[in-house]
Amino acid sequence: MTKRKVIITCAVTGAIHTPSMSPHLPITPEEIADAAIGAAEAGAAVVHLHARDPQNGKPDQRPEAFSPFLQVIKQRSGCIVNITTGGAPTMLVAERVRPAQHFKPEVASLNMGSMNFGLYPMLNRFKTFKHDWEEPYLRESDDRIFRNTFRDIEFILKTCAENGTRFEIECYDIGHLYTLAHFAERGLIKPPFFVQSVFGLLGGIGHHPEDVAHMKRTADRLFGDQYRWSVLGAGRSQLPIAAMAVAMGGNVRVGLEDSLWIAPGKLAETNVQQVRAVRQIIEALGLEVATPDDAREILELKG
Ligand code: KMH
Ligand code: ZN
Repeated sequence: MTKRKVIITCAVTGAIHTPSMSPHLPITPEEIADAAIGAAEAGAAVVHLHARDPQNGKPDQRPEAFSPFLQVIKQRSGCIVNITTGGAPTMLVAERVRPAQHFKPEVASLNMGSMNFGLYPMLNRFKTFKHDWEEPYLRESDDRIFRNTFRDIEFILKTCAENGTRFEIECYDIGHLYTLAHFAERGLIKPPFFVQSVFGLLGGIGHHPEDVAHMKRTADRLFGDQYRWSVLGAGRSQLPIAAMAVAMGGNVRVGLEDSLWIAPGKLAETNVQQVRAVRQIIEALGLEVATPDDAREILELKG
C-alpha cells in the first residue's frame, strides 16, 4: 500500500516576530538562506520566505533584499520557494507584491481577508488559559490591522497572472474560504487551490478541534477535490494543530514565523527543530514526508 505524502512548509522568519523576542530568529540573508536550506534538508518541501533589513531586523519587501538568499537557496537546494505577498501589516499591497512579481516563484502567499492581527496567542509562553482572551489586557503590539481588501487581493492575482505562480492561500477564518470561492468563480484563480488554514491568531479562527473540523468541512463542501489542505497553528498551537490536521488528511506548515517555541517555555533554536518535530508526527502516523518533486506534483506547480 502506498503511503500518503504530507507536504511540510517551513516559514523561516516572517515579519511579525522581532529580534528582541528570540535570539534565534533568522535576520541576515545568510541566516535566512541557512535556515531555509536546513529546513529543506530536514524535510520541508516548501520554504515560505520574507526578507529583513540585516541592520535592525525590520521587514524589507524590496526585491534586492530577497535576491541574496534566493540565489543561495536555488544553488544549494531543490526545495520549492514560496515568496510572501503579505510582507508586513504596515506595508501597502503595491509594495508587498513586488518580490513575487519580480522573481515569479513557483508559489507566493495570498492573504484572503482583512483582519485584526493579534500576536498575543503566539507569545503567551504556553500558559494555559481557558481562552486566549482571558489575559486582562492586550499589548499595543496586538492593535494592528492586516489589510487585504477585495481590491488588494484582485491586484495581487492580476499582477501575478502571467507568471505561472500558484498561491499559498492564507485563510484565517471561514469567511476567507468563501472569498476564495468568489475569486475562483470569477476565474481569477485556478484549482487546485493550496489552502493554508491559519489557526489560533487573535482576530482569526481559534485552535479548538471543532475549529479545525469546521474549516475542513467547509473547504470540502466548497472545493471538493479541487483543493489541497494545509494548516498552521500560531504559537503554542503549532504542533497540536499539525497533529490534528495530519491525522485528518492535511499538510502542515511550521517555522519561526508562526511560533518561536519548540516546547512549553522553550524557544526553538532553529527552524529545523520544528520541521523534525512535525516529521516525527507524520512518520509516527505511518505517513511519508513529501519531497519537493512530490509536492510539485500534488500542488501542480510549474516546476
Ligand atoms: N504570518 C502568517 C500567519 C504572508 O506572509 O503572506 C501568515 C503569512 C502571511 O505567512
Ligand atoms: Zn509569511
